[in-house]
Amino acid sequence: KVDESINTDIITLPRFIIESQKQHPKAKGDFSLVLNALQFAFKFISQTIRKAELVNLIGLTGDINSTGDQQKKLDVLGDEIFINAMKSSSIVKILVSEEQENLIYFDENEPKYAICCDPIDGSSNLDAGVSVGTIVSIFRLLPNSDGSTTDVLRCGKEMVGACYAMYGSSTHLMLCMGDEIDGFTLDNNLGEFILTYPNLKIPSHNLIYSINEGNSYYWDDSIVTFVQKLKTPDQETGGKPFSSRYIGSMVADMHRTFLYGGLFAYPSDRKNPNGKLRLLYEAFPMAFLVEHAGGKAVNDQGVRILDLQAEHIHDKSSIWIGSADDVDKYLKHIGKL
Ligand code: P6P
Repeated sequence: KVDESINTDIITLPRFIIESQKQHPKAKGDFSLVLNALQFAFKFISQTIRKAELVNLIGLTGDINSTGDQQKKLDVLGDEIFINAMKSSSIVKILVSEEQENLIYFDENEPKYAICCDPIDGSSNLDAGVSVGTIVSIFRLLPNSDGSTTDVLRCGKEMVGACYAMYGSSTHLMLCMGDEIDGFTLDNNLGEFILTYPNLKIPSHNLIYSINEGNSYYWDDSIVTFVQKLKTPDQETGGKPFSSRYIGSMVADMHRTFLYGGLFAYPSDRKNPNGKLRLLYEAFPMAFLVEHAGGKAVNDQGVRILDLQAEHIHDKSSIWIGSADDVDKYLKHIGKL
């Protein structure tokens, strides 16, 4: 007798894409080609990381591996995997990668989409077994453009999609194609992403703040005062202070924020006057996802991240992002609310 509890009607990512395409009759299936290339890249990077961790564990690394060729660093590998996946999509024309100084142009591809990505964000944490991730923003090329830097130096609100993959104990995918956001978990046996968090909404508040206080010596006084306020029990928070949670890998800190709520921030400081996180492939995609989940994302001055425009493909931005009520707390503090 088969176990009745087995769900035989699971929604895989390919099925989800087909069903969401039906809801958008004018969609010509192009977006599905991009998502198909993206999900392959995430699966391949996930497998590569787990194999590399295994290899590290049993000590086969070293500078030269068993076949004598140079042991590639994981973020270089992740970048190569991602570049090949976007090239194979046939409709991604240009790619901005955190690993590449200049944008990559796919001559043979149709000029339909531009992708900006951080192939392995937080890779410095890998050896410590901390979750890392891939973060992606998706733009449609400007009308009658055949692909140029102006196609990626766009205002954040022109994004047509964003996603991140997190390589943790499981591999998770958070995806938004312009409406709701949906969470998937990779079933390694099936080799498919399965829908696990349909139409995810970020909690409106939680007593969690996530910031690297090691930078506080270099912060503006107003930021020092605000963070001090979060740590002071007051009647607004029912007499309890915020708890601090900081992993140091944006995808991991943001994944927790999507599920539990709270406030993540990387403000500018005297060392990083424009902040540390990159606009095109860290701040923009996370802001797109958070806003579609009911949250907010602003910079130190309280300007909406999605209203910003990149001048250079590796521009940085300060960021305050997460639960709407908690970002509002910051906006009130700086007099923007
Ligand atoms: P810090 C990782 O290097 C990263 O780009 C993000 O993933 C993370 O949020 C941030 O930098 C951590 O920076 O200065 O706190 O180590």
